[in-house]
Amino acid sequence: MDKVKNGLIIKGVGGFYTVLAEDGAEYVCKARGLFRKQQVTPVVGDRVEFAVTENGESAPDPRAANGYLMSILPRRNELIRPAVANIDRLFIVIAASRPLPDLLLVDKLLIFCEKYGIEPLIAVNKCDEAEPGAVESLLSEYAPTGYETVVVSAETGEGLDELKKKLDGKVICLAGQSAVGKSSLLNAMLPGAELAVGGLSRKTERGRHTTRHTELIPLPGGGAVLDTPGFSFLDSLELPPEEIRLLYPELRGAEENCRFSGCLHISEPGCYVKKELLKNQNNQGITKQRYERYVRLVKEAEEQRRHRYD
Ligand SMILES: Nc1nc2c(ncn2[C@@H]2O[C@H](COP(=O)(O)OP(=O)(O)O)[C@@H](O)[C@H]2O)c(=O)[nH]1
Ligand SMILES: [Mg+2]
Ligand SMILES: [Zn+2]
Repeated sequence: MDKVKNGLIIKGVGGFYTVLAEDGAEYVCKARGLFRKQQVTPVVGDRVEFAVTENGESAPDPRAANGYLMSILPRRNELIRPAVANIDRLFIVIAASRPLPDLLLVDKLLIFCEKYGIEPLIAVNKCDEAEPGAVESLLSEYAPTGYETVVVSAETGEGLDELKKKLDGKVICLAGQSAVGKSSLLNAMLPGAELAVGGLSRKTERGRHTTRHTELIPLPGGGAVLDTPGFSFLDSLELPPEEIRLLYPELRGAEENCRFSGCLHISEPGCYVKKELLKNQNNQGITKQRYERYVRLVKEAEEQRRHRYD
């Protein structure tokens, strides 16, 4: 009888899935025909049950399966491009220097987290070369949200211990603009990760066009992390305008104080957000800039909806 174990898919190439078992060992598994029949494709991040084939513990050839997937446990969330399931945490990386932060992207990522039950963390990197006040201004922009923030430098190591503590047995993704230092942060926290920095791979020096597949890096304390290639997954996030306001912690519940219960907090009379929350006293409200980006996202969503029903 084959031994059945639980594990996490960390890599999938050409029908072979690398599964990290609970005991830290890695197995190469093939999917059963059953999945194909049910049209389920296993993806990185899937929690699976797999059977270790006889002699499987010692199969030396990585192309030879030493196990097969039995079942995929229900997914709590799922990204499409890149295909990843069960993300627990998203590290949203922004630079305190260059590139200039794209806060609309940060807001979209935060909305995405709220929608899919992912815990966000905002990492302000490159604090070593920030202009005076730059870090503080980024922190105060997000203070009213209550989201966790960490100020770090992959260069000097500042704040890395704090960030490292968050690499705790979960499935974590990094996201953010190109060149903010995502790969640098992972390299600094995980010796041996050897991720490409500045578009150049440390190992191959072949540059950014080397083929990349989605791969989770196992963490020493359990769990795994993904150096997200891009964020085209946001394209699939088509939200109705009424839903967006519910995905802002600062705005949640505000409509109870607005004159109209369906208030979008944009041009309705008697709006509590416009009257009170925009004052943002003691960080109990919403900053003017984040509010303006919110308005932009709602207008875009309204536009999308018009197109859909045209
Ligand atoms: N000064 C400074 N430069 C950094 C820091 N982190 C990354 N960089 C540099 O920023 C560039 C882009 O880093 P990379 O990790 O490739 O960014 P990614 O595209 O987000 O993965 C590289 O030249 C890094 O050396 C930092 O904390 N401080
Ligand atoms: Mg990178
Ligand atoms: Zn309102």
